[in-house]
Amino acid sequence: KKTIPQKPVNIRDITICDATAQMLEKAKRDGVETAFDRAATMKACPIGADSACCKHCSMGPCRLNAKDPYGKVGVCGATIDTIMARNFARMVAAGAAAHTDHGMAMLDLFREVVSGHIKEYRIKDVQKLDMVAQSIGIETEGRTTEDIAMDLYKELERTYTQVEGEIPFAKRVPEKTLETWRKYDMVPRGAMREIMELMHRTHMGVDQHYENITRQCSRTALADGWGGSMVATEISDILFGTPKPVAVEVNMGVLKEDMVNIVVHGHEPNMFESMLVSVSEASLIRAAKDAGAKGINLCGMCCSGAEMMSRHGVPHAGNFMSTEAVIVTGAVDAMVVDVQCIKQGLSKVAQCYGTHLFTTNYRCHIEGAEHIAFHEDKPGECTDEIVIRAISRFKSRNKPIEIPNIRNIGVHGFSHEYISYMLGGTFRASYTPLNDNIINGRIRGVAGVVGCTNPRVRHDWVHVEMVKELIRNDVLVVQTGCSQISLAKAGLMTPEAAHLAGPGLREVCETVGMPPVLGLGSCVDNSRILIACTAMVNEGGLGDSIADLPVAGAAPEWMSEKAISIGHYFVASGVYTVFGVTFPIVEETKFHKLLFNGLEEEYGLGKWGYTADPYEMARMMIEHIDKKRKALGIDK
Ligand code: SF4
Ligand code: MSK
Repeated sequence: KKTIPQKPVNIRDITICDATAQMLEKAKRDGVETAFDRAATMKACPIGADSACCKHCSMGPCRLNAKDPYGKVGVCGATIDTIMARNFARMVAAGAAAHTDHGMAMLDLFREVVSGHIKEYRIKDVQKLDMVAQSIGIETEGRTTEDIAMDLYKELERTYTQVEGEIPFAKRVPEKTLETWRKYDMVPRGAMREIMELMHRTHMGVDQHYENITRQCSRTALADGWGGSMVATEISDILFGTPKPVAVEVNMGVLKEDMVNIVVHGHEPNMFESMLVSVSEASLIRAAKDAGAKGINLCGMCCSGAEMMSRHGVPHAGNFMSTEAVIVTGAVDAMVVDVQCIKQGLSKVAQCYGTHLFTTNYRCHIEGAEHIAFHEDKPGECTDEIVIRAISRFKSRNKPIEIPNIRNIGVHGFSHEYISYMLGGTFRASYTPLNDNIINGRIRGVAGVVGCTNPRVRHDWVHVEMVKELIRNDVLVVQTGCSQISLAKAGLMTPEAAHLAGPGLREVCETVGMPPVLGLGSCVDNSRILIACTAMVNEGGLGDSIADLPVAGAAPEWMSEKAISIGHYFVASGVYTVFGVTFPIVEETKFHKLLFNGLEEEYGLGKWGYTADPYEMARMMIEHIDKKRKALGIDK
């Protein structure tokens, strides 16, 4: 035990998640430190928070003054706008790299499955394969699944490796939106090229005009949204099945004291899929029972958890800021991780409770965690071994267990395909039902609320308050990632939550039997929102481009570079996108004016917004939705 140096914090001020709060109290009693403690004691660097510093060469690092941004320049002469634009662009490059590498990993698996080298996975959704192939001009009529799949692989590989031309999914972009991108030379070629060029251009002494940097930054972000992320979503649907609505339990109460608990946390579904097979293996279930357990309990966390919850109804134990807290229960026999959003601090917490922390992906090792390599050609070797190790930990559990008795049931797994199907036939008139309901005003607009949780703000609170405000004002909310889990825990993923919606949205939800807040899956599944926007444009009555739609986006508690990349691809696609917590920029600078206004006014794209206040965030989004309704002439 050690004494944690910390400001006295009222746990209720740092999270509204009762389960997390209960575990933070326990952690305090147990002398265990979490990211919440570190956030309370480590002040964020004020210069970095404003992005007013540069460390791109050893003549620096150079610090500028956010209060007098044009008062000085870096040693090389770089202005505040160059410095901020370069820093921002590199966040986009890192975030886009994470999503595109994830997508490429799924595509690698797809190739090996299609070519017959890997037999442990197979194509599960042939209908989706045909649909995706057709969407990019691949002939499907009278052809075998294998032929179509191989053509699709070859075509989608260009998303990453192509050096000239437009990425394949550019064919899905509404014509007018694509026209705008072409006009400003923003259509992505291949993700590798865009990320490489952005890293080059932001090197010391290359691109030193904030507006030109922003253009390449936009092209790179689009290579994520309409490239890497979209490939990850579509190929995962083809391989593992397209989600359909399913009732799932969320929150730490999904852990079971009398079972072997395995928690999977990360982003790529391939290892998690294999884990699902391993925990269903009769011999392993028998081994668990022989060890005195009632069985093996598999749960997810964060984004891979969100994907498995949507596809297979696997229970979900919590979002990013609960990953340490869940180990504090003492009930987790193994936490298994792959890539992204895995706090290094998990290792220490796991050691305190004797929980096994296993890394599985060659890209991600963590000091203090044990690495059991996952290979897709023999996936069970890794996941069976983890189950065996979890069983042995169950047998030797020697610490008191405390599981918060909280579970929230909700409906998850709304793909864009299902949203059209669900609303189909009920209100159909001149346009699609969703468009009809927006035009007739029952639904005021659509908001995508996504992203992480962050200990710098009250955990879950900003997400929940903002979404409640949106639905109260008849805005249909679609969600992904950790935000989806915040709302699920708050009980808004149920059809019964319709009573919290305004009268128009409530009527639609009650007629169809759907929740006012629809969960679409993980971070890469934000691409489903892009496709839903495209469908809204193509189906008519709501303008010619994504920028015309009465929609808005938000990441109220964001923390990762991936979130910045997502935000920027929504902005570059034409969506007003508001971030909370903090924004790495000095206000009233030229770069700030470009992101927060110029991209919309001069380029016809979307724009950025920022406020930490959930009610103000909702107000800003609704105001934007109303502005778009007015421009469309549907503001009655
Ligand atoms: Fe300073 Fe310029 Fe070097 Fe950046 S690139 S650290 S602003 S000298
Ligand atoms: S896991 S990027 S904390 S949503 Fe995708 Fe959650 Fe944000 Fe990671």
